[in-house]
Amino acid sequence: MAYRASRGRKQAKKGVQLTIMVVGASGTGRTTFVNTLVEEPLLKHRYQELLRDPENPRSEIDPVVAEQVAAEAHIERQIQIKPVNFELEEDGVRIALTVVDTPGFGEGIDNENNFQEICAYLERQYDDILAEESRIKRNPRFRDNRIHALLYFIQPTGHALREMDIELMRRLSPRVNVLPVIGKADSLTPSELKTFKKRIMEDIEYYNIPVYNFPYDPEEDDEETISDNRELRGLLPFAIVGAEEEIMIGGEAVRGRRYPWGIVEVDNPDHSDFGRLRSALLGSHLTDLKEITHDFLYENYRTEKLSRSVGGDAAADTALLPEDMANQSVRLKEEQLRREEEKLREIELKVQREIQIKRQELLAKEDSLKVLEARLAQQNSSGYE
Ligand SMILES: Nc1nc2c(ncn2[C@@H]2O[C@H](COP(=O)(O)OP(=O)(O)O)[C@@H](O)[C@H]2O)c(=O)[nH]1
Ligand SMILES: [Mg+2]
Repeated sequence: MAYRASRGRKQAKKGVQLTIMVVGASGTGRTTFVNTLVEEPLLKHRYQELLRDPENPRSEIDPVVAEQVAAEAHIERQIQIKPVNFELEEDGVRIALTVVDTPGFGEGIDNENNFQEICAYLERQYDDILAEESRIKRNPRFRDNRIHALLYFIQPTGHALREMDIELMRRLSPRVNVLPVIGKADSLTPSELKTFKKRIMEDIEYYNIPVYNFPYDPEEDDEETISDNRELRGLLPFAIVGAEEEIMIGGEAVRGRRYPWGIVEVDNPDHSDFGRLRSALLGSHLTDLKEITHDFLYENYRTEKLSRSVGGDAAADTALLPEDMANQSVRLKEEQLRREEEKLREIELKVQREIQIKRQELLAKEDSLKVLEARLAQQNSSGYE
């Protein structure tokens, strides 16, 4: 990154704080995205946890750990919520970035628990602020850990959103700025990607999900803001390509992924939306994301919470009218339907469980392949140079 002179030194010195959360099924490219964003191996990949020396991706696999992982491949993984801090500088502004990763998301059969855990985490950060605001004397060491943006990684299937995607975005967008992104977007052709994006936005609209859509006010905002925001909105959901290694093209190092047919460049806007998402997050829209979090999302939560504690749950027992349920045959039919639904649900769960086990096995295989690959690369480089 170019050296920047003393311009804005005061702000640069003080800096701003930003917290983002990355959520998505494992293998959708979350870790790679974060490492591409900060240009450093900040987060470890899962396979690196198998290594004797996790700091060194070329080190040998630890047989004990590997055996353990293989043996546990079928066990449902719990979601973890892990914040990591990183300092960076963007356009002369120092940013204290916190990235909250959520490994293990969506790996269970029933993901209800995951939604609840993430939601509880978001709300806990609001509760902390609420408590801090009502203190007479402020705690000088208090840290605001509210999430300003949640990047939700959609799998690049090219079909449509899964029920889980819709459910997650629907549940969390009242609490956090949700930014939908398509992970590993280079898995699709440009035309597939275009159709996929369109379909996703149709679903989001259909289900009325208030994702962060680069809001602007046609009356109040200046023309440039309006056109910038309109353009970014038009890119939703962002197509992400991440890469942690550089490739030489014509003597220049670029971040990209190499394929037999060519190279996909991370920072080339014709290849991926990564650069535009990065500059929106860390630059042009950083303040907006923080303001919406504070003025709108937190404020709504606060109002809800306070009115809940005042009103109690008096409204909870508005019972059904007896006439509604009087008809015996209706009730029987309902009972029958319910049983059929239950049966279907059981079958569905069984199939999902089988798919899940296969997926876990595949992931475990992929992990050990990664390690082999790394070892081969090491042998090659030490043998032929
Ligand atoms: N094709 C492609 N593969 C990617 C991309 N990002 C990550 N990958 C690969 O996908 C696999 C999973 O990536 P990772 O970042 O560990 O996913 P996570 O489980 O969501 O953290 C790894 O083999 C990555 O090299 C991408 O943008 N395009
Ligand atoms: Mg990961």
